[in-house]
Amino acid sequence: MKEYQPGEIRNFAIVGHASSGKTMLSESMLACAGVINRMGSIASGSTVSDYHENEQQRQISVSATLMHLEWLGKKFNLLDCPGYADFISEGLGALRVGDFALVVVHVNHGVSVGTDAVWKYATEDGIPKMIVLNAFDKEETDFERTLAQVREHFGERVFPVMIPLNPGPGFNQVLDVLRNEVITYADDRSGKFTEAPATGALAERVKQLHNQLIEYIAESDDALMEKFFAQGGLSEEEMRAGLHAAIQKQTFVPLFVTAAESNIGVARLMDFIAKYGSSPVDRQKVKAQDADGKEVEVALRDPEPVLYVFKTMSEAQFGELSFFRIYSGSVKFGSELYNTTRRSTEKIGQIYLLNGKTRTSVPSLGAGDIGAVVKLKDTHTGDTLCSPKRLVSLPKVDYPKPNIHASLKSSVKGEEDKVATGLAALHHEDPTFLYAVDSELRQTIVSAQGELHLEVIAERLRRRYNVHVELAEPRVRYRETIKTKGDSKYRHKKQTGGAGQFAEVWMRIEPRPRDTGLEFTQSLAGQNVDRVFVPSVEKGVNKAAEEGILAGYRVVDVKVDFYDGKMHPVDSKDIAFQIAGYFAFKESFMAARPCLLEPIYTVEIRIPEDCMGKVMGDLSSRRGKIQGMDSEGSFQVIKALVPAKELYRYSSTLRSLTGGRGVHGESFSHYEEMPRESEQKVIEESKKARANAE
Ligand SMILES: Nc1nc2c(ncn2[C@@H]2O[C@H](COP(=O)(O)OP(=O)(O)OP(=O)(O)O)[C@@H](O)[C@H]2O)c(=O)[nH]1
Ligand SMILES: [Mg+2]
Repeated sequence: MKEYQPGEIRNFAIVGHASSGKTMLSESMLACAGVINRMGSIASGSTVSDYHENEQQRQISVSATLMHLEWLGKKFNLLDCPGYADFISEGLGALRVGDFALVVVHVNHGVSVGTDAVWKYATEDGIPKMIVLNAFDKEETDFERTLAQVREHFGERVFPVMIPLNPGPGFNQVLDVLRNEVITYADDRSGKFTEAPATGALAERVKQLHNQLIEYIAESDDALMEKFFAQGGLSEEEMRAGLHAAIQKQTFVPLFVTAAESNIGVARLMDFIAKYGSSPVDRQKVKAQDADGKEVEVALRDPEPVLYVFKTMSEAQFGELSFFRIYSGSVKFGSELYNTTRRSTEKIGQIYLLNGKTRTSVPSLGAGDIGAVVKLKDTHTGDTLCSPKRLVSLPKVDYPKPNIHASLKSSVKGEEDKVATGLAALHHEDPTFLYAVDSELRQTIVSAQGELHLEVIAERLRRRYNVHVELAEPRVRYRETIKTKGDSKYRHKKQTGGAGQFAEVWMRIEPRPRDTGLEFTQSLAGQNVDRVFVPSVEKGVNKAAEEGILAGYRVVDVKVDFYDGKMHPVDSKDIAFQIAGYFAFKESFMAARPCLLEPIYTVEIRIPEDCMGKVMGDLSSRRGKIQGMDSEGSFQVIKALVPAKELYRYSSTLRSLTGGRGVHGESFSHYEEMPRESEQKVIEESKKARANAE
């Protein structure tokens, strides 16, 4: 492939709600451009885009796939993104590097949560949107009704540049409003078509639509507006010339109709993208920070290269791939770039253009283009690579925090290192996935965007790193404490054969205020116990507190006073006092009405108003306490305190209670005494676990 000028490049993200037909739309585009001879299908797992095993098994997209093709002399870099909310990070990366978003809406499903979400993200990224209404070959489609619903969500300026003429099974004709033509597509999925002038009522309809469009276009530009009023309209040429700018300013949002499955309507959509779609020239300058943290601009025409890595992915065939977009300069095989995020130099190896898993090596890539390189040393998703002569960092994509957690269990001993390597690599690839090793409870907690995301992570670990891992409910970090005072006079004596051991520890304990931990003091008077044994007793107490006494959880908020004891001139030694301290503490603890504390989380939940009843009901069944409520438009924001134990997989529940529209965030708040019943359960479980271990 030749090197394209920025104005000849069309970078776009294909986004939308789950299963709207994004992957089939990309497949159609590849077929139209002759990249593939025959279209694959989702059912047989043979599309270019969904080439990963986990995508084929589930028949959904899991990662954003980069593809490219040439159409009317323009290079299209298309990024087919997953629709499931769990994989939103993929879409966010793609929208960041796209110059516009192609938002796909299934005509029978209309605008859904996923559509609203990507629309919002594209708007935040400042890129224009175009809409594709898909699946007009389905039974019972209603163009007008869906168009009205789309307009309700995205404004009256959504304008159909195409209209379906024979929707339903066998759909193959559209009215091209811009050209005033009836387009008839071939039924062989080649995307080929014939055209004929629209006549009669259709021509009349086109005329009306043109008048409307001319008005929208005039609004995008003062000079055009003046002409519009002076001439009482715009000429066809003037209208066409104004289309591009009007899309940039979104004084109108073009809407197309397709049946991606049978490659109907796609070729004309591609014509439109080639002629009027945004290119990198429309975003000549992007904001960045220089080495001192000052805000600077990176211009497309600057000679020094600046690249943003929007995705990294490890592939069995070729190792780790880093996907980038070039914001200025160009990148060449063998050149050295500086990673400003990691402060290290990277040598650029092979540069690739991709079509799913098929790659073509190119010697260099110019400004505005998108490609991938293999085997960088230490470059992660979100990093900036630039010339050592001009150090800048591009802003990172702001990813949502994970809201679902599980513990990762390894069923085979000796794989710990492999699991750790795998987890680190997966986090670098996908910043919306986090993990933490909890040494206290000896568990690894993985956190992600949803259950499916967690499952995909576990699968990737198994497949790529060849380890045996399972997801399980995480153990909660309970704490143990006491409600009253307690004491003990514990004697440790071992005087059979060899060197003997003797120590007696007298101890009093009492509760301390919440969250103040354990305090150890001594108030020894007289010479019953040598002071050298004080640290020994403290060690024993700490050991017992760390192990837990009631149910194996750390003891907190207790004041311990070692006030007297006894010793033996020969047999008293450090270890004897450690043991006596250990058991004296256990004894006095059990005498002081011990109880369990549970972690409570602050949860912030954002839901549509009409779901309030269900969500509140569910919260109370989770022992949630409402702290406050606030309305934000048609949404309600609820703040509540919920025990950690009750939050397992809460995001999945919330999703199903709200039809996918609810989101929540959680953070640790404090520890609280548990209800008797729940406490008893935890104690029983720990007894069982201990019995099993023995
Ligand atoms: N009848 C019909 N079916 C379609 C059309 N487009 C897609 N499908 C089917 O709808 C299902 C989903 O299509 P995909 O292309 O995977 O949708 P997607 O938007 O990429 O889905 P995700 O990436 O998982 O969000 C598949 O079974 C497709 O075969 C269409 O135009 N007509
Ligand atoms: Mg898909």
